[in-house]
Amino acid sequence: AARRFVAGADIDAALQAGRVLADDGLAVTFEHLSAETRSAEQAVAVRDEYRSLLGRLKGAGLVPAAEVSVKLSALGQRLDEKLAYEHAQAVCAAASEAGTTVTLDAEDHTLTDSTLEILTELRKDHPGTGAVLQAHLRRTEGDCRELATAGSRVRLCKGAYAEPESVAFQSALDIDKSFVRCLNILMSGDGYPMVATHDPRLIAIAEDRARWFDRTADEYEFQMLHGVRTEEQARLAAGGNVVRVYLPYGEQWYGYLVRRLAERPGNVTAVGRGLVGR
Ligand code: FMN
Repeated sequence: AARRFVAGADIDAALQAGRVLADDGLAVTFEHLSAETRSAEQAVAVRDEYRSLLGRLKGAGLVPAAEVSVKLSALGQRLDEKLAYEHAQAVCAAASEAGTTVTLDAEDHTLTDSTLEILTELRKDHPGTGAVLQAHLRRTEGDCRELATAGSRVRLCKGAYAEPESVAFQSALDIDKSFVRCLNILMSGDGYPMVATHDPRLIAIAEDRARWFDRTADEYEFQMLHGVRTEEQARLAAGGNVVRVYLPYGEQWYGYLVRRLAERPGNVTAVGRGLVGR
């Protein structure tokens, strides 16, 4: 059952799963899932893992279909921000060399400022580096305005971390309303919106806004998790949309996901949360 959601344990399995998706006309973003980074050595290992993966994308025929998603915390952000930045810079350089891009996952709100600062620095050398903004955070509308500029890739998601009321909307309705306000800003702006949700209502609104703001199919994309709402992924792709599948791989994730699914089979939110490791 886990194969539905994860690519497998190693780079070979990840590339193979990526090929299957690419052959179906889907784009991919690979994420390597590792245990929480508590040492400088672990951060180096994560950096090297991404460099190895990126080094193999072209040979696997996965450029330009595939890019990578990276958590700065896995690169040591909680130990030393400068170190995480340097590792991220190395991953972005490997991505540029491979002819693709990196997107920085959004983590909990205590890391948002640091992550967006590092993003700004990375974009000086690697302008295609993508941001992730979480509609549940109250600050996100403002961040959307800042980032809705030419060449700026922005993934919009609801947000998977439990956050206090002081910084985040709590009800599903308030989060959805924020998502739509953010979508309006991104779709009417000059950047490249990446709409990451499985929510049918929000997908319909995104399709509507793309038409409303005269965006062509190469000027935005949809993103969903591997194995979640695959029929909807196929429907959107058949309609000419770019659909990117978030494809996690790695030893850590495998066991963790199996446990999560055993607890709450089929629960998309549980999978979303599993994604961010809680
Ligand atoms: N949540 C985060 O907090 N940070 C992320 O970087 C993040 N990346 C995601 C990427 C994709 C492609 C998708 C589909 C979701 C991502 N999420 C992320 C999870 C969402 O915030 C959310 O918890 C999950 O998609 C369930 O909500 P939905 O009903 O909108 O699908």
